[in-house]
Amino acid sequence: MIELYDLVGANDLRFSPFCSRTKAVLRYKNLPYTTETVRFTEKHKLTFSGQDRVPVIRHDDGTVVSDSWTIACDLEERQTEPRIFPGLGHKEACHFFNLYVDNTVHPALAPVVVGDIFDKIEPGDRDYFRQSRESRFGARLEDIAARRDEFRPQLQKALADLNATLAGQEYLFGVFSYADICLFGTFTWVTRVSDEPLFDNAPDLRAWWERMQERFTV
Ligand SMILES: N[C@@H](CCC(=O)N[C@@H](CS)C(=O)NCC(=O)O)C(=O)O
Repeated sequence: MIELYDLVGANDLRFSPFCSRTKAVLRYKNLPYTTETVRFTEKHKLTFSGQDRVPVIRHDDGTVVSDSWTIACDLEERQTEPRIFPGLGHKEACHFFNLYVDNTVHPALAPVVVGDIFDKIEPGDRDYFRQSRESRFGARLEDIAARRDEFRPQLQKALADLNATLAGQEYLFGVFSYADICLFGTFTWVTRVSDEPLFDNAPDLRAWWERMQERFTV
């Protein structure tokens, strides 16, 4: 059975976008797995993986793989069907989309929701979270949260493009692929930690999100 190292917040909240992607791939491929929880201050649990981020998976044969994209490629190689890269060029397109979500959509989302995450993590992890995020953003969490309205237009632009992509089609690349899983992980994160309305001006994106939720619980 695959063992997945999964980030956990207060009250067993599983909110990591990257871990949700891995869980969605495992579910889609019907691969049984167990989870080992990791709090922000429990990085020692990941030492065996040679790095300090989740997700990490350990296969029955002892092989260890980290990074959600690398894990997706590894699982697709080990168990081809059903495919997350369904046709010629999909792996490459999904790789680009993964980079787009992580480097463009996440930076548009993060300043809008980062203040909300603080309350959702274990009190014992909050100092670490504050320190690491404040140094990443170069500002106090409360100051970022207070400027939420300033950050929203950038987020709305990204959501509008995703909405336009989904108008008249069920999935991001027409057929279901890892691109959908990738964005699904991101929205799982945001909707679990925040009440920020994502879909008020994005009906096609909302319909896609509802379809994805029918497909997966992670
Ligand atoms: N590129 C990596 C990113 C992994 C990542 O940043 N994971 C976060 C959890 S959402 C983490 O481990 N954070 C620990 C920390 O911030 O200290 C992936 O796709 O898996």
